Amino acid sequence: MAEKRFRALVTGGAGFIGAHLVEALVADRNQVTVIDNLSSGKLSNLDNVKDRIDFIRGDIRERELLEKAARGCRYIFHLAAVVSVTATVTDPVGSARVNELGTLEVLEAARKCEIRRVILSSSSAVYGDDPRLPKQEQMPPRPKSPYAVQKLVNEHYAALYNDLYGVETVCLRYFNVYGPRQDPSSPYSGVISIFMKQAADKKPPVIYGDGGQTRDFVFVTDVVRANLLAAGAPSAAGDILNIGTGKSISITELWNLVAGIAGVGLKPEYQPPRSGDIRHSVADIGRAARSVGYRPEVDLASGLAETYKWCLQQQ
Ligand code: UD2
Repeated sequence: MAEKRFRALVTGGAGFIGAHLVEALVADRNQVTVIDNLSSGKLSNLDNVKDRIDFIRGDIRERELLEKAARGCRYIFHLAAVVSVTATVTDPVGSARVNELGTLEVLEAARKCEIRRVILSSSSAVYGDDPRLPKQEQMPPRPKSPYAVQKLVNEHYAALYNDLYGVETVCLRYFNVYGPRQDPSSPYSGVISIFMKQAADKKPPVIYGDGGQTRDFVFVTDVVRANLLAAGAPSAAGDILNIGTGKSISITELWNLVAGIAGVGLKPEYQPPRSGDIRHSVADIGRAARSVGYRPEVDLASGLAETYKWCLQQQ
C-alpha cells in the first residue's frame, strides 16, 4: 500500500478473513483496532497478534462503542456480518439488523469520525443465478437470498455515502474464499474446508449434484491484498470490484485435487443437488486489476496445500 503506517478499524476482525487482514496490517506495522462480537469469529484467530492490537468485544450496532473504535482511524475495513446464507434464510429480519443496519452504523461512524475510506466486504451472491459468464460488475444483480439482498443494499448505501457525504467507499465482491481458519463445522461451510476435513479424517466427501458445477476459489491472502490495495488506490473511491481469480474448477475436480494432496483414494458420495445451487461462477477480475492493480498471487494447488497443512494441525 502506498501510505504505510496508519490506524485502521477492522470490524469482524476475529473472523476467518478478518483475522488474516489484521495480521497483514500488523505486519506492515500499522495500528489496528478490532471490533467483533465473537458470534462467529474466534479470539484464537488473533492469537498471533493479540498483544499488538486493540480488541473490542462488541457489536457494530453499539453506536458509542463503534465511534470510540473508529476515532482516529484512516480506514475502516468492514467485514462483520452474519456470513451464513442459510442463517439469513432462516432469520431474514434478525440478519438484516446486523448486515444492513450494522453496515449503516459503520458508514455513519465513518462520516462522524471523518474516516478517509471504508472498504466493504460484499459477495458474488449479488449476481444470483444469472447464467452469463464471467460475472462482470455492471451486470444487473439478481439476488436470490436475504444474504444477497443485504449485501446489495450495503453496496447502495456505500455508493450513497461516497457520493452524498464524501465518505470514500470501495465494495469488494468476494467469490469463493478459502484458506486456513475457515471453519468446516457446518454442512454449509465452504466446500474446501469440508473436503479438507473429510480427507484428513479419511472419510468420503459428499458431492451435491453431478459435481460438474464450477466455482472461482480465491485464497484468503489474495482477498487480504485486495483489501489493502482498495484502501491505497486513490481513484478507486466509489468502485465495486470482483475479487476472485478469473479461473474456475468443478467440484469433482476440486475433490480430486484435495484427495491428491491428502494422499487418499476415497470416492465421493453423490447426493441430489442442493436447492438454490448455482451451476457456474467465475469472476471477471479486469476491473479490479485496472482500478487497484489487483492480481491473484496464490494458485489453487498451493493454496490447497497450505490449507491442508493447517487442517492437519487442527486434528
Ligand atoms: C458461496 C458462498 C456463499 C454465498 C454463495 C452465493 C462460500 C463458502 N459460500 O456459496 O456465502 O455467497 O456463494 O452464491 O464462499 N458442495 C458439495 N459438497 C459439500 C459442500 C458443498 O458438493 O460438502 C458443493 C455445493 O453444492 C456447491 C459447491 O460445492 O455447488 C460450493 O459450495 P459452497 O457452499 O462452498 O459455496 P457456494 O458457492 O454454494
